[in-house]
Amino acid sequence: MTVIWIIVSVVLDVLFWIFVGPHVPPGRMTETAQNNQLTFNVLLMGALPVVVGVWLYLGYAILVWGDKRNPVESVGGPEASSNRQTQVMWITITSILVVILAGYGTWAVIAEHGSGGGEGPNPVWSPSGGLKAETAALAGTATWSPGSKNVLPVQVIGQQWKFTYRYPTFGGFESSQLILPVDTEIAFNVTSLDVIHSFWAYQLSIKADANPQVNDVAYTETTQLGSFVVRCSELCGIWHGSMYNYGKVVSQSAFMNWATTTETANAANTKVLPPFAWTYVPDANGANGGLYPDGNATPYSTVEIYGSKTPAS
Ligand SMILES: [Cu+2]
Repeated sequence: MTVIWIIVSVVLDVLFWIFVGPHVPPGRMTETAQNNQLTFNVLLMGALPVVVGVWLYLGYAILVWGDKRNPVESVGGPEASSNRQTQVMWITITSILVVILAGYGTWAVIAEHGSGGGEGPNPVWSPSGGLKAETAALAGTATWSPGSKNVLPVQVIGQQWKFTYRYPTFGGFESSQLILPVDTEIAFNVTSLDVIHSFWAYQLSIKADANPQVNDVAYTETTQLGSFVVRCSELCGIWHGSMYNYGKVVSQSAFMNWATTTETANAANTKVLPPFAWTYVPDANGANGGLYPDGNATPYSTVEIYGSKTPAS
């Protein structure tokens, strides 16, 4: 039975790796997505032998110990009493499995570009130049051009019930479209104007809370062209279900073309927008209804709170 189990497990795992693995969600559109797909595949390939073992044992039990083969009732007696060796083996093997899975799962969540795509206001890791790029974005000195290898900051602003995207490297224009260049490190800076939302770009494998007065940072590197869907993933009011739109990863030159064209086309609108900031409050014009704790004269937060990781200027 052990030999059959090993052979069937190895064959199934290899078949899974070749034919199913590459199609496991969330796909391979970003480095984060690829890492998450790998994590899922590793966990599934670890689970397959367990499933095979259970089915094999069950099949063996039905065939060999079934009533038809052995009509004499064998329940009770010495066969049914405890077996210390089996118990010790069972507890040891399952304990080791659980500890390994918990360790691997934790590592996969916090590792670079891991499942923890929404790193929060104090990211556990940042790509080289990540935090600096955001400081530069705020100062209006961040640049990005095809082949520059610079981190591209993109601000995601949630509100009831839509997402708006702001590109600080291109004059801070706003767009309802999320267009990203391929092979580029993106810094999503996610915030909200009103209630709590959540930015979930499924195929990018990015999910970050969009909370008012919080700048939630999530990094990823785009690796494949294509379109993706963005959904709000936090119950945020009556039209929460219709708070979604679609984005695209395009070539670097196509992105440059789109960004510069939109920057020019939107220039008149951008001029009347509040200056680029990490967070925005509705009482910016003095109508503080006491809803927000800032209560001071500063209309927009120009100071980003990174906890212990204050970005270098
Ligand atoms: Cu929402």
